[in-house]
Amino acid sequence: MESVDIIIPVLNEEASLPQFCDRLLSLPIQLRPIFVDNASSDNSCRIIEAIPGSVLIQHDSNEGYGASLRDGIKASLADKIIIIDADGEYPPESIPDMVTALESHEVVYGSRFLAPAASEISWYRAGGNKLVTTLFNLMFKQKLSDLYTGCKGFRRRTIQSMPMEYSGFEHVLEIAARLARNNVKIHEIPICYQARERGKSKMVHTKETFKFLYLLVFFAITLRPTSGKF
Ligand SMILES: Nc1nc2c(ncn2[C@@H]2O[C@H](COP(=O)(O)OP(=O)(O)O)[C@@H](O)[C@H]2O)c(=O)[nH]1
Ligand SMILES: [Mg+2]
Repeated sequence: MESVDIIIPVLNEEASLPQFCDRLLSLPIQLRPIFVDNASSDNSCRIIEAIPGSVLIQHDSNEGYGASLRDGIKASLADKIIIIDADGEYPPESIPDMVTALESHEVVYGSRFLAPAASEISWYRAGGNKLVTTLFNLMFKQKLSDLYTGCKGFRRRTIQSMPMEYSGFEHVLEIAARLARNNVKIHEIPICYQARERGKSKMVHTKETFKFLYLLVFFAITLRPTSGKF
């Protein structure tokens, strides 16, 4: 059976982690959680250290969401890599479906807009996402419905050799743009999103959406296909 690593970016998630970890460890598949903490000032690391079989990568200072994912991906040895947030907004119970979808696709995104039950996503977050996703599809010839999703799966051979230069939330756009430039089709499956009940969001969505709009044009002009594994 192919191995599965789950990469979980963490920044001050002590309120969400206990329930998230219980749900993750109850899944009926074998997996290895790789938590990447960005100098949380709360008890997140102590909670993670008690999780059997997990790996904890700790940054001394806040290097950003993208830097955490980059380090998690670098540390992964598994055939399949799933990225999921620690706040429980994306249900860990969707991970087995993501893993199955990776049997026939190199990259799988969990889309909150394909789920039959309405996802709990606010209109302004949905609107910014829709705008950037539509422009992304036009510029990069993809058919995504949810570019901003925090739940993604990759076959390691597709992602591990790919350059990742952006350390903040721009990582979301950089990864998708680089995949598209290399003619990798991003496959989506539905995922039912539930806004967090505990802790606080760290992403300032309006600011990031403006940054994404600028970067979208920049990537469309400058990105070239990566030679190698694709
Ligand atoms: N390692 C790391 N994780 C982060 C950082 N910012 C956010 N996260 C984590 O990334 C996930 C998504 O962040 P969140 O603030 O919930 O973004 P939102 O879902 O878009 O509101 C959560 O698990 C956060 O704990 C960061 O700078 N470093
Ligand atoms: Mg969140």
